[in-house]
Formats: sequence, C-alpha cells, structure tokens
Amino acid sequence: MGLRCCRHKHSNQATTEENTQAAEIERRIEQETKAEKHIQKLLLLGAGEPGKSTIFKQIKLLFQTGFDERELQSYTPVIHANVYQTIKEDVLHARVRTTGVVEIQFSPVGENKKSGEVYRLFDVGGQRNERRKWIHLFEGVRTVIFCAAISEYDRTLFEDENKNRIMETKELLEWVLKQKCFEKTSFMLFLNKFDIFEKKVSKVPLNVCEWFKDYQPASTRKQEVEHAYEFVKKKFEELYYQNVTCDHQDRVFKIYRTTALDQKLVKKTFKLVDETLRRRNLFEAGLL
Ligand SMILES: Nc1nc2c(ncn2[C@@H]2O[C@H](COP(=O)(O)OP(=O)(O)O)[C@@H](O)[C@H]2O)c(=O)[nH]1
Ligand SMILES: [Mg+2]
Repeated sequence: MGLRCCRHKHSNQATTEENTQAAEIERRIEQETKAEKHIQKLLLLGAGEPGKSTIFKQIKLLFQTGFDERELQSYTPVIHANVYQTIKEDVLHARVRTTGVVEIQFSPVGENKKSGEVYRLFDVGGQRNERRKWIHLFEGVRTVIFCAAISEYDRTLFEDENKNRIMETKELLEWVLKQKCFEKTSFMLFLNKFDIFEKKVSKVPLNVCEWFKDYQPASTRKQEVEHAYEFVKKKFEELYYQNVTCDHQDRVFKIYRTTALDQKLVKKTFKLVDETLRRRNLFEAGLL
C-alpha cells in the first residue's frame, strides 16, 4: 500500500512537471508566433540578372552586421583566382547565379532609431528553371520587390538567346501581378541598372526592343536620358494598371530608379520603401 502510494505520488509529480513543461512550450510558441506576426515578408523577384542578389547583399551590408568570414570566403573563387583577400566591394560585383532561396532578417533602424519594422527578405534564383521554387514562398508576402534591369532592352536571355530580356521581364511581371495570393501584396518596382541605361540610351536606340518600338527620341541630346527613362517608367506603369482589378485596390505600388551597386542610393531607396510600408501598416491599423 505504502509503495503504491509512493508510486502514485511520484507519477503525480511527473505529471505536474510535464504539465509545467508543456505550458512553458505553449507559452514560447505563442510568444514566437506573436513575434513572427510582426515580421514582414519581403520577396525579391525578377528574371535572371536584374540585380536581386546585389540588392540583397547591399541590405545585408547596410542593415545587418555584414558578411561573415565564411560567406566572404565562399565568393573568393568567383572573384579572382589571384586575389588574396576578398573585399566587400568585390562581393557586390561578383556574379553568382542564385539557386535556391536565401533569406535575412533585418530592421532598417536609422540614425534617429525611428523604424521599428522588422523585415524578412527572401532572394531567389530568377532564371526560368528556378522559378518553380518561387510559388512555395508566395504565401503571406507583404511586399514584392520586383527588379527589372532597364539597361537590358537590347540583350537576350542567358537561357534563351532568342528572347529579349525586357520582353521576358514584362511577361514575368504580368504573371506575378496576376497571382491570386498577391491581391493585397504591395509592389515596389525597382528599375535597376540605371547607370548602364544612362550611358546606353544615346548609343543604342530604345526602340530596338519590341515593347518600346513607339519611342520617339528627345529633341536634344541633353534631354535624352530623362526622356527615355520616363518613357520606360510609363510603360511599366501602364503595364501595372492593365493588370490591376478591383481586388487589388488596397495594394501599394511604387516605382524607384535604382543602381544596385550604389550603396547610398540603395540605402535611400530602402528608407523610402520602409517609410511607405510603415504608413501602410498604420493606415491598415486605422491609425492614419
Ligand atoms: N552596373 C550595374 N551592375 C549591376 C547593377 N545591379 C547588379 N549589377 C550587376 O549585374 C550582375 C547580376 O546581378 P545579380 O544581383 O547577381 O542579379 P540577380 O540574378 O537578379 O540576382 C552582377 O554582376 C552585378 O554586379 C547595377 O545597378 N548597375
Ligand atoms: Mg541572384
């Protein structure tokens, strides 16, 4: 009897401990779920080589602690076989075709420590064979950062030399915009590689690209870059509004002119993106 009583007591104690543990696990899951809810998912999308990974790397340099040693070493063979030490600038120029998905979490707290938003940014491979992996990431995306290399209007694809890069980007953007799960997802369109674009437009006419064939050059050479940029921007704007239905009215849509290699510009652009997203959140919470 005494033994049974003791055993009983023992098992009671074990149950209590188990219960305490279960409650603690439950509490932690709840806490983490709550914290997760505040993390906004940002997805970098675009075809091959418009600068997604460069933007990703810049964000890392700007708002995270930077690259760790192991990461820097992984770029070394790509940069130069004869360079002894990898430097951060080289990492930005290195072209490593992205396969799979990488992510970082960051908060762009500025000098004034104003922003409290926490973002999780995903970078994906853009080539055609990589795109089937995208769909798994589409759930719960608050914002898509779509990168388009506007300088590539005279170039064809890495994976198909008969396909113009801008035409591929146009079709891809249309497809992304139509995704049901992006109905309420905001779109930040980065018209990237502006540095190359501005040098190119006076040499290679924009209308070599089928989508831009109605382009009329500016009357003076001085105005040409702005004129060409505005034309391209308008084309993308029109494309966006052609693909918007009444389901998409809550969406925020912005276009930014970017050069992903220019860190100061990426920082400035991201602050604007952050500001826009912060406003949208306040608005949705009924605070604006
Ligand atoms: N000149 C210039 N080069 C860029 C710019 N953005 C990216 N690149 C370069 O373009 C190549 C492709 O960029 P990457 O970020 O890998 O493209 P992704 O395929 O979209 O990830 C790399 O060599 C980059 O250094 C830009 O704005 N200007
Ligand atoms: Mg990439």
